[in-house]
Amino acid sequence: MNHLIVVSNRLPFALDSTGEDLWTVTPAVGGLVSAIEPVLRERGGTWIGWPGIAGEIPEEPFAEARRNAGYKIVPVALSETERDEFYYGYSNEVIWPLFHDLQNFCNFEPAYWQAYKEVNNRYADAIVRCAHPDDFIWVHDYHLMYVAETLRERGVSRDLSRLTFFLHIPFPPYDIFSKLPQQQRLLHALLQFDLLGFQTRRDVRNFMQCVRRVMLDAKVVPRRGLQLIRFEKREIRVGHFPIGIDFNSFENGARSDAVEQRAQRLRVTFPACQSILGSDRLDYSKGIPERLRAFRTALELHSELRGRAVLIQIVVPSRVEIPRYHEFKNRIDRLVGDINGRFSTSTWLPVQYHFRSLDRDDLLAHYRGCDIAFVTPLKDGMNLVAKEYCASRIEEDGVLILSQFAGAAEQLKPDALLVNPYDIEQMADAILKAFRMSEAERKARMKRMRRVVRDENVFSWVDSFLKAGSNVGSRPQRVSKRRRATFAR
Ligand code: GDG
Repeated sequence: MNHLIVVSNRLPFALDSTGEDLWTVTPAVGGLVSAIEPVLRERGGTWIGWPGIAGEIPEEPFAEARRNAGYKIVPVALSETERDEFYYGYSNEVIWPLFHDLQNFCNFEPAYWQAYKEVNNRYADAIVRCAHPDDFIWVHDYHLMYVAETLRERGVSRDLSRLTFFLHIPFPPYDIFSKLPQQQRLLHALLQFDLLGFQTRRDVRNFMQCVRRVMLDAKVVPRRGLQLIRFEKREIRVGHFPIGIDFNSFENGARSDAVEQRAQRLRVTFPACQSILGSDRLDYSKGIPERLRAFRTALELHSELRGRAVLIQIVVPSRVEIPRYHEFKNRIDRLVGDINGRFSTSTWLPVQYHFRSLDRDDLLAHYRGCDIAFVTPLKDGMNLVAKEYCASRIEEDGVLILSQFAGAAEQLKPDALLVNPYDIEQMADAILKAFRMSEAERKARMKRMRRVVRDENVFSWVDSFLKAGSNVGSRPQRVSKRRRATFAR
């Protein structure tokens, strides 16, 4: 297999300054890292990305983190302005809200686009510095959609045989995508990759519809399996590759004594109650206020839940530098205060709210110890929390209430209780249904969901993407000595 080069906005660890010349190295959490790290550790390869601090990268601590990685790490440095305009700006104030169908949250500041292109150019530089013609280049996510364009502008991509891209977030329908001032330039840039992977069939459909409507020179060839687009004398393949999780590591982790003890502590904290778990990054796409309102409505309408159900809501701090995220947190705080103020008794607090990240064992203990998972994003590329909950239910019980707009719904829909996260009353009814669900039904549903999560795991995701990618793109042309010198300097 060819050398794998993974390119993502962030490296699998972040450096953080804790004072003058004092640094901490924190492993990144989340889907991308847990998916790709084991693959790179096992077969070797290179990871290109930003270590999470603006300005110069401190040599000593970085070198140490790099040594511990077990594969090659290539850093990309960003200045403060670049971080603000590329990362917080175009990536997180334009693409993120728009691609989650939240166009009113977008800030279409023109300077952001310029910064986006420049920083993508920087990542392309890093690729050119370390890639060889036969390498498999796998670019990840919405921050880096312009990378292949800059590689082609420089002419180096002719020598790269496999230039592939995976989008972790949803791709919006045409009516929403067309609000983007750079719609044509962005689609043009995406069509410079040889393989484009999306999470779901719906994302592929949306993307193909946008290509048809916007890129009039592109020829879309309908096909079963991977879709084909002919554009500027090249062939581009497009497919859906639903990301999975490392099922065994969650299952085994959930079985450990430490997790069992913590889960047991959690259960005895709420005697005679069913516990409902929400766990998300602080993000307006995750539907946290809507979920709290649904719980409030459920308590208002169904007295049997009072004193007998608790909502444990974990919110992991994220992007707090963006003002909208700060306001959003205040909204959550107020809702929690309102519910607890109205309904709590001397022995029962309806919402247990934690604004912090849990360590892994604690997270697993919550998955194991909570009777119901309440996962209701307004829109989500996949949503790994839903899958992690199923993998951790080693007794094969528990109920999953899942938003119909999470990518995971495509795989789990027969057995999860699907809800529209904008429909507060429907969500309140789903809480009651989950609360009343018989043991036998819980088990039958969870068993089937666990089978899907086990079979369509992260390793099969990586394999299927690499397999699809190994058949795309042109075979590398014979590379002249002079051109070879532009690579791998
Ligand atoms: C993007 C897309 C797509 C959660 N609480 C804690 C904690 N977590 C971990 C979970 C999970 C990850 O964070 C969250 O993953 P999601 O998939 O739910 O969401 P995003 O971060 O928005 O990820 C998403 C994903 O990319 C992969 O393609 O599914 O749609 O938006 O892994 O375990 N981790 C720790 N403490 C917590 O309290 N340590």
